[in-house]
Amino acid sequence: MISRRGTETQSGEEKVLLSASEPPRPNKEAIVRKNRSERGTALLIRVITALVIMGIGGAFLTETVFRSKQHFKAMRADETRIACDAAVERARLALLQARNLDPSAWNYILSTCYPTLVTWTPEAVRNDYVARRTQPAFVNYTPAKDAILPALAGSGPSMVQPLFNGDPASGALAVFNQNVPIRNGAVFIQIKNNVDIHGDGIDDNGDGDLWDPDTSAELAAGATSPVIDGDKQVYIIVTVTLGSGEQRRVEALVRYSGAR
Ligand SMILES: [Ca+2]
Ligand SMILES: [Ca+2]
Ligand SMILES: [Ca+2]
Repeated sequence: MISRRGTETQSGEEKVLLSASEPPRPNKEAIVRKNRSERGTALLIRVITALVIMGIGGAFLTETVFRSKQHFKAMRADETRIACDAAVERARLALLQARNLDPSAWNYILSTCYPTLVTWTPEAVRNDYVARRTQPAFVNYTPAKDAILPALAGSGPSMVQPLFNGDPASGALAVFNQNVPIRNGAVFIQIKNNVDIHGDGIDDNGDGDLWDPDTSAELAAGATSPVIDGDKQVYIIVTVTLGSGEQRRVEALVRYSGAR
């Protein structure tokens, strides 16, 4: 136990008087060394603290940037998904309208789409969009055009032509085999027959469908063709290309709900 007796000087400094039993005071050099050492330790602690704070700040910044990128990616994925859904619906309505007019309408559409199925790869679709996106059809795009379909009338192969060419009278865009503008890119739609069995082109059962296998002999023959639909089902293939170059392709099997 160290006993201390203190007296106050005029300058307010405290002078410590040590008793005879106290250990010898450290010399001046030792005190200076000790003070330097304490200052060094304090400085080191400050530097470490600063580094830790900077580290935490950097981690937050990295996290924020990472989250922003993920958020942007998710938004673009949502955008392509919505565009694909809308395109499938547009194609479905076009197929319904055409088949209501002519029970063999899908065969005419399949005949036009099938030869180009292999050439319209996603890459070819993207290149076509990039080449055409500065044209008036893309520059002057308005969302109202998404809602209208080309008007169809009559029957036979010529009836489905507006689905490939668009309808200048109403301003309706083409539905199949053409890159057409959407809000932030383009959509390209094709149809492809599923593997099915078709009939002989004679409506033996009188249901209005010429190409269903409507006799047991036709069914047994098992004729199949990529351009003749025998089961009222086809695939809709949608390729969406965004302005960023990002693409999404979906296939949807649709079935004609009518009796023919
Ligand atoms: Ca038949
Ligand atoms: Ca039939
Ligand atoms: Ca089919």
